[in-house]
Amino acid sequence: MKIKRTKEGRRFAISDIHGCLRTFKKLLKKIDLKKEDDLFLLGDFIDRGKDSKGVIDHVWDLKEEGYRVHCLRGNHEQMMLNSKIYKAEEPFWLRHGGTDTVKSFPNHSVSRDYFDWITTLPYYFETEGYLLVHAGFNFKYNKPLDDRDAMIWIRGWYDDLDREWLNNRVIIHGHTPTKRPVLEERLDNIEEVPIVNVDCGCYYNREGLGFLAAFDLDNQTYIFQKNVEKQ
Ligand SMILES: [Mn+2]
Repeated sequence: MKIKRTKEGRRFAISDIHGCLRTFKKLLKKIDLKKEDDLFLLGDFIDRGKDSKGVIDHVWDLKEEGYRVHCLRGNHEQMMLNSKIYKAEEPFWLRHGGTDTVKSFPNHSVSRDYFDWITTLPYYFETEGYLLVHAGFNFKYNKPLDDRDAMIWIRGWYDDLDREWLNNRVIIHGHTPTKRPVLEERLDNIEEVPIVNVDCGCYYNREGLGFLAAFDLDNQTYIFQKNVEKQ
């Protein structure tokens, strides 16, 4: 799906919020999100953090208030959806953070509208100069945009990048938590490798991780917000 940018707005990408509502809100305040801006959210809204329902509700509120918010599907949303469709898949989701998501709902019961919302989420977006996706693309496949499973699950795909196919666009993705200095170093090298990872492991309390990152598509800079969930 192609999202045409507005004339006056900025463009930001955030991924892997994983239930960290306070941190997400703080980051939005930091970038001072405006209604003419485009906000791309690259999936994994849920699981692991304590307020998955709150994150989705906040996204819905922003849209309702007229903000331009564009949401993609992550593997965690897919796991949640699969758990509903095939009961046998439920333990897999619950083990990967689904338990925390369930706990964020009244009576520990995820209501129907949240599953319905997931079914509407696309696998990638295109906007001037960029392709946005949760995990990445499978360039071993001759039609990378047709391998949907890869778009939400793939790792370690940088070496297969098909620059001719990419045609001067830059790929923005999340899914693979990466330390802040590594993200910054790779951004310095964006001309060589036109890929930007925005997952700084918001949920993880480890050296270099524990940040929610926003990437400014027009200035090609990161804005980091330290995880504030435990305060
Ligand atoms: Mn993921």
